[in-house]
Amino acid sequence: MAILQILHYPDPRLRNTATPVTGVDDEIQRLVDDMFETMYDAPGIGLAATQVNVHKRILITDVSESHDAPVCLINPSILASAGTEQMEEGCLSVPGVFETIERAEQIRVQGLDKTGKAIEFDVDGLLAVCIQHEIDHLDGKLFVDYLSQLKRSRIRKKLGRGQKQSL
Ligand code: GNR
Ligand code: NI
Repeated sequence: MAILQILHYPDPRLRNTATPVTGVDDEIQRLVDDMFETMYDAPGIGLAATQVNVHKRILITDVSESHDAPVCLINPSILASAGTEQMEEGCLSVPGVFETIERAEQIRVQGLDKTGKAIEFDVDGLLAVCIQHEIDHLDGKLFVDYLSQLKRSRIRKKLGRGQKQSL
């Protein structure tokens, strides 16, 4: 087990599009274990492989207080969504920034679990928000992308070295 380094905005590697996992082997399972250790250590309630500089379609979450509700989704996709909900979000890759974001309230997701078995389920509330946030990471998208230009440039100035390109 190992704690992995988390990339921080505006690192351009957070903009990579992750590629599908072709086989859930020992290496992938080790990565998932390391991602859980990294997320619990941070601490956070979700983590996408993109954030630890592995550009494969893997996300994990655990929205419980007691760290006993781990969810791993490999090659996740959202089959259906309904409603809208606003929630204050944060991101381990954008430390110290918390902003209200609107997302779907309920989603049906499908993917593979940590053992490579196909799974499909409905979620709502914080877990639904978190899964949408993590899938965005796998597509190179960050929650700050939903904010106004002005807010985003303030965040970039605070966290980055004031790069000019719009990351
Ligand atoms: O720890 C996290 N908290 C959080 C709160 C509200 C909405 C989404 C999140 S995910 C975040 C961890 C993270 O950066 N995952 O990519
Ligand atoms: Ni995040």
